[in-house]
Amino acid sequence: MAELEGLEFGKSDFVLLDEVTMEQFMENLKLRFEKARIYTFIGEVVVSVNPYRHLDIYGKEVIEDYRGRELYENPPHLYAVADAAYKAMKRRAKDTCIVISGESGAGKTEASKYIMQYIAAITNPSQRAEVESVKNVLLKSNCVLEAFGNAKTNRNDNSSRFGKYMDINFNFNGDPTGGHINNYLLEKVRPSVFSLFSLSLCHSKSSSQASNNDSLCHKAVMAALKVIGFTTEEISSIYKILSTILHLGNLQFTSDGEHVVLVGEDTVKHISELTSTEPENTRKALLYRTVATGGGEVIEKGHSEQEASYGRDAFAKALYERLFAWIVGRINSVIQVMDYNPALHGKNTVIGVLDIYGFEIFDNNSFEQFCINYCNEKLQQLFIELILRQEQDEYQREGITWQNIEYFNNQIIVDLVEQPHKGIISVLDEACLTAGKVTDTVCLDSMNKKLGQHPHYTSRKLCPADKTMDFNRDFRIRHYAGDVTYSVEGFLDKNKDPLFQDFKRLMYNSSDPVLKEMWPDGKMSITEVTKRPLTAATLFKNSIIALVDKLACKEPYYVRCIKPNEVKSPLLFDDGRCQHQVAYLGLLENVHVRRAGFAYRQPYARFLQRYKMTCEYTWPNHLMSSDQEAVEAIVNQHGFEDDVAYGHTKLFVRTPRTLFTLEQERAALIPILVLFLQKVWRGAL
Ligand code: AOV
Ligand code: MG
Repeated sequence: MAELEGLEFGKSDFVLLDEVTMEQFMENLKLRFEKARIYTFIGEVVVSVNPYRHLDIYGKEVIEDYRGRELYENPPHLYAVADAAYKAMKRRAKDTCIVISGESGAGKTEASKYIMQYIAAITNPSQRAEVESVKNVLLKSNCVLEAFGNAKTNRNDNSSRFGKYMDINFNFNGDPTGGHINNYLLEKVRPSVFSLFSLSLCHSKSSSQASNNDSLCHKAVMAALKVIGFTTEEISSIYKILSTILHLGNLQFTSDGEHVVLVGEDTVKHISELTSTEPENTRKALLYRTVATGGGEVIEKGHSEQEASYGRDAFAKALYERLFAWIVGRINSVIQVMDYNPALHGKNTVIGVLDIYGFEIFDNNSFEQFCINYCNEKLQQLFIELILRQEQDEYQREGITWQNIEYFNNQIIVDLVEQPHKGIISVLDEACLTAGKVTDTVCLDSMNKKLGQHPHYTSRKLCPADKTMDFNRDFRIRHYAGDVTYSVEGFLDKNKDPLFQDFKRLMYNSSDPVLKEMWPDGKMSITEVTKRPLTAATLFKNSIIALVDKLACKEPYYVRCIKPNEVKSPLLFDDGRCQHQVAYLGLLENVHVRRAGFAYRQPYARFLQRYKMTCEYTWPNHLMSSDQEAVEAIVNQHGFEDDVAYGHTKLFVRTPRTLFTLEQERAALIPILVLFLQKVWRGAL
């Protein structure tokens, strides 16, 4: 555990704090942030504070410093974690994953990109073409997904509106052979008005008209699409769909007293051109819906003005969602591992990288925030389980006894949201399935009734004195990361997310093959589609549960990101905000667990290698029957017997101070040894 940076930069591992208190933790975190040391270890976990400025710590030379080294040999860095995950995967044929968490704007996406770049840089030393091409696609896919899936929010200028889990597959050489991306898309409205807009404008305008920045971005996206292997036709279809979404935004309805009519037939014409559909059919899909009557008769029912606007918006959102999913699918088909034969090629291993939307509290929190925060609860739950489990497993494996550390277990909040028949999602779904007009307020009532007793749930009805909540609209969840008041307005609609079947059929009948491919369900006839699809919340829940299962069977590595302030400043360390994050991320408990067990552990041979010069029986070589015995000799000579435990393969050291002493002794001896060796070389001795 070399203190390579010098103490003026604080402790490079929180485990080394003199006392594990919030004050000391925060003092160290702040000192390091101010000295531009944004990374700090807790054992193998990296805590990162967003610097909000460019730091020169990601270059080629730095990558070389970390390549193949042990975690403690270098100052804390994302590269150290990436390398540890890579080594575990390569040396022990383990599937590993790197989970990056933290709230919106804390630096998760940036971290995931540096990690990917690191992995790309250290693999394929022989530059084999097929591996290079896989690496290229993996790296370029980021650019494309960000262009289509990120948007400016008031918490982050480049906020990921989708969660991304990327598996990278490796062959037995440790070179990437392919991968797979899972996306967890949520918000369909915001990206469609922001990034897509500039992208699409750039595409239609000459570059002199588009702003420099947009045009650069557009060029980068085009280049990335081509590298990945999108054909010219596909790219053209993508831009046509983007244009369609924009045109739909301009489409208005009015009423002639009797019927709903379209304002501006030109827009409809554009839309049908862009989607390669018949203008008459497009017009019809916008104004009517086909319904099957009880008697099996199929009729066309005219929309009300409100229904028409509603249908248009749902259509625009669905176009965007399907486009995004299709792009991800297309990337996956390019990087899919084909014909992998373990008998021939050795075991195929995986590193997963998770970068998902962080915990969010806005002024107005809706269905999207509800899902996002639920997802963060699940990941926190995983963190608790894995960090504990991993420790326990190791102690068990090594034959060492140990006692559990208490900390807040957020399972209770996870249950509040996802429990069958009782949880919020289930109440929501029930309301959505109820025939007739169930309003958001009615749904809130039934949540109040079912969940009123839950310690993490409240609403104005249950707590009339709390004037910060609206009587008919709000409910509040006490999340692990803080209280969030949600407005139930729109919850039911967003959960049902009903898109009139007519739009699906319209798209399926498009003569644009790319567009048609995105709408296979448009093939069904009206009488076939009576089965209710799963709700948005349930689909989301299922996908997050599947994600957690996937992560849980891998060896996890963690990056915990902290946002230093609310104003994107490189200079400001907002003590209150940071302390809040440290608290809810459970970082202090993490240090406690790490220390209460054993702060430090090392295989005997490696420990010996490092400290053998501090003991006369082991320097320069020992004559004992095993490395463990030699290590025992070092420990005994220093009088550390009570502070260590001997595992089957590793030495466990309880307090960091023991290690300091050894480190100091070693540091004092090294100059003498160097002098000694120099003399030997010069033949003076
Ligand atoms: P997020 O992924 O955690 O938020 P980002 O990774 O997008 O946050 O980071 C937000 C911004 O902070 C970036 O656009 C950079 O300007 C800056 N930043 C983050 N990390 C670094 C770094 N290591 N060096 C320099 N600048 C950095 V969200 O996706 O909203 O949950 O949904
Ligand atoms: Mg992000």
